[in-house]
Amino acid sequence: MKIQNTTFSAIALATAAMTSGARAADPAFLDEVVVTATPMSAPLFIETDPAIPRQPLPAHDGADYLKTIPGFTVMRKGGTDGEPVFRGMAGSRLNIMVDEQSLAGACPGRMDAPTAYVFPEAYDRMTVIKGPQTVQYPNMGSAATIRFDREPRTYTGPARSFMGSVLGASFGRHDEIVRGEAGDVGYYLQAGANNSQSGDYEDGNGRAIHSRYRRWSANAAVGLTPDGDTRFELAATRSDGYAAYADRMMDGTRFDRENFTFKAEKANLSPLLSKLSFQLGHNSIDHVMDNYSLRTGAMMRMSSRVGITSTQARLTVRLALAPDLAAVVGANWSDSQHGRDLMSNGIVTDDARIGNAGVFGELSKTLSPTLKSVSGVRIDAWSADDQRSASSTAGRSRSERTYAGFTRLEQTVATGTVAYAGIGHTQRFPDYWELFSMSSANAPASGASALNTVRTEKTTQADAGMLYRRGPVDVSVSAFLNRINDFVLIDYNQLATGVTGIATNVDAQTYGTELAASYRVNDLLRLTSGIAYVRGTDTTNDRPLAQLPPLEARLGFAIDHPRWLAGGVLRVVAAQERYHAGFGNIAGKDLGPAAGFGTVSLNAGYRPTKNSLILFGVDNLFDKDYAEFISRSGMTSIGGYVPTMRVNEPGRVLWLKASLAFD
Ligand SMILES: [Cu+2]
Repeated sequence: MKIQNTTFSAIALATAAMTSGARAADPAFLDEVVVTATPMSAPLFIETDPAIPRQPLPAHDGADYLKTIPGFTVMRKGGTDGEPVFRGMAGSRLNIMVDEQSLAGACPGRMDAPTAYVFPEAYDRMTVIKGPQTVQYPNMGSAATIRFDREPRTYTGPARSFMGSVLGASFGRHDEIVRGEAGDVGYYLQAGANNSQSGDYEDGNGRAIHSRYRRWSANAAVGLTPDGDTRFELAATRSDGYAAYADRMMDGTRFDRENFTFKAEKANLSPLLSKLSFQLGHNSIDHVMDNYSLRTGAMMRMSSRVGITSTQARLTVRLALAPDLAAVVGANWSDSQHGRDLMSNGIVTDDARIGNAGVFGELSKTLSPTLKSVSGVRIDAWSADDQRSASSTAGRSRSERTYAGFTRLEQTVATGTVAYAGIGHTQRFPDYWELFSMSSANAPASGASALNTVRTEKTTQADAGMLYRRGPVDVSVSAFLNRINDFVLIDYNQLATGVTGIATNVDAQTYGTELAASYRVNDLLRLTSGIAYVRGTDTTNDRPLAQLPPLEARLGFAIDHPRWLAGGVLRVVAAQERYHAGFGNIAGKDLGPAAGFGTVSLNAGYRPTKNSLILFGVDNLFDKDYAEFISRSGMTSIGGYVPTMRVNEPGRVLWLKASLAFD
C-alpha cells in the first residue's frame, strides 16, 4: 500500500488483529485484539482505533465506545445514545469533537448527547485528553476532550483499500459497516456507510427494556494533494436513526445530522512556519421525539421537533520557534442557532443563539534531553441570546469572556518511563441546557430564566501520573485533584409546572485516579487490569457531589495465537453510598444508593486468512441482573414494560462479528 505519513488504521484494525506481534512499537497494549481497558499512550493522552473490537460489546455510538477507558461511565436511557460521563463529569464538561469540530445535540431533554451523532467505526482514531491540559479546542472540556478523527491520506502511487464488518447479536441486533478508499498522486477519495439496529434487550431478570433502536450514517470525502505539503479536502456526512427510551415519556424518532467540512493545510512554508491549517464546518441537526411511534398507550399524542445549526471556523499555525521550542497558535469562531416547535406542529422557530470566538497559544519546550514542558493560554468571547417569546429574559443577551491556561512538565525517568505533573484552569460558559432548559435559582417557583443568573463554572485542576513500559510490564496511572468554583449543580427537587430543574452554583472539589496495567506472561498470554476511582464533595452544602460513579475495577486476560485468540474480562463495581438525591447535571440526577455488582464477559476468535477475523463473544455470562449507579430512572410507565428503579443493563448477550480487509 503506497500511503505516506500515516498508518492506515482502518485497515490496520483488522490486519493488526490478524498479524499480531507484527507491529513493532508498543507491543504490550497496542496490539490488543479485543479492548477491555485502554491505557494512556502519552501523558494525559489516550489514543485508540475505534475499529478494534471492544468487550463488552458497545452500542454503535460514541459514548459506549468510551466505556473501555478507565474513568468513563455511561448513563443509560435505553439501548443506545447514552450520556458519557468521565470522572463523574457530564454534559459540556466533556468537549466532544468530530473532525476538530465541537458537537452539541439539540434535545432540551438531552436525548441526544453529542456522542449520539458519532459513529465510531467511521473514524480512524479516538483520542481522549484528560483534564484541562490543552487549550487548542473551543468549548474546552474541563474534565476531558474527546476527539474522533479521520487520518489525512497522501498517496505516492495508485492504491485502493476496502474493509467491511458484519455483526449479529442477541435481541435482534445487527451491524453492518463498509469503508473504502482509493487514491493516487495528487488526490484521494474515501467513503463509508454503516448501519446498526437492535430490538429491545432484556435485563438479567428477563424483563424487556424499552430500548430498540436503529442508527445509520454515510460519509464521503474527496481530497487534493497537489504536493506532499498541501492538502484540500471536502467532506460530507449524513446520519439518522431512532431510539426507544426506557427513562422518559417520549422516544427519539429522528436524529438527522448533516455535516459539510472544508479543510485546507499547507506544511513546511518556511523554517519558522511548519504548518498552516484552516477549516470551515457546517452542522445541522433535526431531532424529533414523540410518544406514539415507538410505544403504545399514550392518552394524548405528543411530539416535539428541535434543531440546531452551527457554523464553525478554525485557523491554526504551527511554529518551529527554535530547535527546542514549538508553538501552535490559533483562532476559532462559531455560531449556533437553536430552535424548537412550541406548538408541536413541526414548525421550528429560533429560541436560542450561542456565539463563540477564541484565540489560543500552546508552547512546548524541550528543557533537557529528558525534560519537556507544555503550556498554553486561551481567551474566549461568548454570547447567548434568548429568542424565546415566553421567557423572563425574552429578547435579552448575555456576553462574557472566559480565560483558560495550563502548564505541565513531562520527565522521562528511564526508557519507556515518563512521569508528568501539571496544573490547569478553565472557565466554562454555561451551555444551552443550563441557560435555556433550566430555571433560575433566584426565582425557582416561577420558572424564571437562568440566562443571567447561572454563573460561569471555574475549574482549577492538578494532574499527575506516570507511564511505565518495560519488558512485559505496561502500566499507566493518572491522578487528579480539583477545585470547581461555581459548579453548575442542577436541582431537580423543586419541580413546579414548566420547570425542568433549577440551575444552581455551588463550590465543589473532586479527586481521583485511573490505572491501566498489563503483564505479558508469555508469547501467548497477557493479563490486563483497569481501575477507576473518584470522590467529590459539594463544599457549599457539605454533601457528596452528585453523579459520581463508585470505584470500579476490571481484570482481564487475552490469549493471542497467530491463528486464534481468546479473552475475557471481569468487571467489578463497588456499591455507591455517597449520593445527593435529586441533584445532578443537565443529563441526570442521583436516584439513591446503588448496590455493587460483578460481570464476566468472554470472547474467542479465529483468523481464517491474514485479512479476516471472526470473533465470538458472550457479555454478562451469568445473566446478572444489575444497573449502574449513574443511570436514568426506569420508573416511567410504558405500556407492556415493567418499571424498574434504574434502567437495567442488558442480561446475557451473545455476539458474532466478522471483519474483512483488502488492499
Ligand atoms: Cu428529544
